[in-house]
This record gives sequence, structure tokens and C-alpha cells, in this order.
Amino acid sequence: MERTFLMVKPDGVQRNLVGEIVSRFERKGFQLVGAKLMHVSRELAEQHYAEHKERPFFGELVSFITSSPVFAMVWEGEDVIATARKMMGTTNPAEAAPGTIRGDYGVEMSRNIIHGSDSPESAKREIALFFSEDEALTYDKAVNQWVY
Ligand code: RTP
Ligand code: MG
Repeated sequence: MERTFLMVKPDGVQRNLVGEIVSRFERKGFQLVGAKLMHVSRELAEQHYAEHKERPFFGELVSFITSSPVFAMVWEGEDVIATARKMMGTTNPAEAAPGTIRGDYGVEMSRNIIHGSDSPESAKREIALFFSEDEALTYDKAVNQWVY
């Protein structure tokens, strides 16, 4: 089953949007398999955003993501990488469609609430960067016994 790395960025945590965001992915039908509130070190931020190293906004991006805690998650489900990106909306919240996370809650490009892996390769790389093997679980839902 496909997995993706999603992260509520510092602005989303500060604005108390963690529950709302988790809820959207739960209700969609995806399964949460790993999660933690954590501080991103400068080293981790630079690795995570390595593809943007030469961009003019790189410094600002690293400062922002290390400024206060993030809520890092691993989600599992069919086509979860692409579907989560659709649910997040386009990078710039000003252009993101209503009904998406960025479209509903964001205003600025540099504070766009959530990160999501953009490909299977990124997902694999980012999950390994943020989670140790025993922090991302594999489990079945006991649908007919106690989940209702
Ligand atoms: P993310 O990686 O955070 O999920 O966002 P994304 O794929 O939609 O966008 P990406 O191109 O990977 O850019 C990473 C983050 O950098 C900031 N950004 N600022 N000032 C700018 O022109 C600019 N472009 C990108 C955004 O916060 C974006 O989420
Ligand atoms: Mg990206």
C-alpha cells in the first residue's frame, strides 16, 4: 500500500489546525501510520528542502520550518501521494481552490500550512528522513469489532 509524508508546518500548528487536518485525511479514508510533534533542526530542514537549495527563498524556508514545532505524519492508502496533494491545494494559497486545505486556511505562499510528498521517490526519502522504521507502523483496522 502506498505511503506519503505529510507535515503540518509551524503556522498550522500555531493556528491549532492539527486536528482539522488529521480529520480531513481520516475522513477521506486514509490510515494514519505514524505521527509526532517535533522540532525540525536546521540540518534536517536543509536535507528535506535540498531540492530548493539554490532558490532565493531557501533561507526563509529553512528559518520558517525550524521556527517552532511541526506535526510530522505518515499516511497510508491507495494513491495517497497524489490524492493528498489534491486535498492540500496548490502551493500558493491565494490560488488554491476552496475546499482544499491551503485554499480554506492559507493566505501567503511562505506560510502554506502543510507539506506533502510530491512523488513516490520523495515520499520514500522524506519518510526515512523524519521517521525511524519502528515509528511508522503497520496495522489492520478491526472494522467490525470496535471501529465505528
Ligand atoms: P511543499 O514542498 O511545502 O509541500 O510545497 P510544494 O511542493 O507545493 O511547493 P515547493 O515547490 O516544493 O516549494 C516548497 C515550499 O517553498 C515555499 N515557496 N516559496 N517565494 C516563493 O516563490 C516560494 N516558492 C515556494 C512554499 O512555502 C512551498 O511550500
Ligand atoms: Mg514540495
